[in-house]
Amino acid sequence: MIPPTHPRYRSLLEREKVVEGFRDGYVAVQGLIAQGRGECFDYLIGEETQPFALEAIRAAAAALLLARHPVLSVNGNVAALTPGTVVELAEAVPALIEVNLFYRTREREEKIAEVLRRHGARRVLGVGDDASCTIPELFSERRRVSCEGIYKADVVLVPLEDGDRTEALRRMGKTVIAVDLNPMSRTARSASITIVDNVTRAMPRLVEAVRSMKGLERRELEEVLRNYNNDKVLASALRHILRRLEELADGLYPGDA
Ligand code: PTJ
Repeated sequence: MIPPTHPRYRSLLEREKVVEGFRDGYVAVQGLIAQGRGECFDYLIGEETQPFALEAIRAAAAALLLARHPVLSVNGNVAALTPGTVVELAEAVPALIEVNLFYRTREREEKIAEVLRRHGARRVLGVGDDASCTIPELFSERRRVSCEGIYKADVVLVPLEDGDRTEALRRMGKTVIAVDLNPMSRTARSASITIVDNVTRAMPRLVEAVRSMKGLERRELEEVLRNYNNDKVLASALRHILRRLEELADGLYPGDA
């Protein structure tokens, strides 16, 4: 039991959720390592949603609202950390939900679908034989996708992802929205829109943005997308980390120690 007064309460609670998901058999053991890497980058950005993430969230909301066939991809970590917001986002857009795993097993797929259904999902794609279409030039198990879901999608949200699939989906002409705390990862660099933030903070904000931008006209949403530059956003994230580290160092020992 983590006391709520603990200065790292939120982070420790999230860690526990991933561990629990692992014990329940739907988070991959590698998912625990991914969480640790995420925690480290979250430390570096200051464990708060930063303006560069808000800018990407706005663009992501516009892309989802403009999409003809938007799909939200869910893996083990996302199911453990923020299953309810995936379902809320799917309802708000509206978008389809698909389970897509790097370390794929039938058991994990079914358990993740079950978690999502417990949180209100009415339809979950990508489980078992439903994943019968193939993403070309992708060799991991992630290549198997639902023909009605990711295969057909024009916009795919891939929170917490590996780089290969993002690149393969881009080659298929899709708009890829990533949520990745590491602004240097291949996923972050190859996605169309990268939200550099913790998935647990980014997802509720994305739901909010979709709800508040729903009333905008198509041309206004298109304008948001036209003005968005992912490289600029990633550069802002890196500069933010640099500045933060300088400030922290100066707080310890001013000057050029
Ligand atoms: O459930 P599966 O089988 O699909 O496997 C999922 C994992 C996450 C294990 C798999 O996709 C993987 O190995 O991913 P990577 O290559 O470790 O990349 C994960 C990325 O997500 C890293 O860049 C982390 O910094 C980032 N990350 C980790 N936790 C979070 C995060 N980004 C946002 N929010 C987090 N909570």
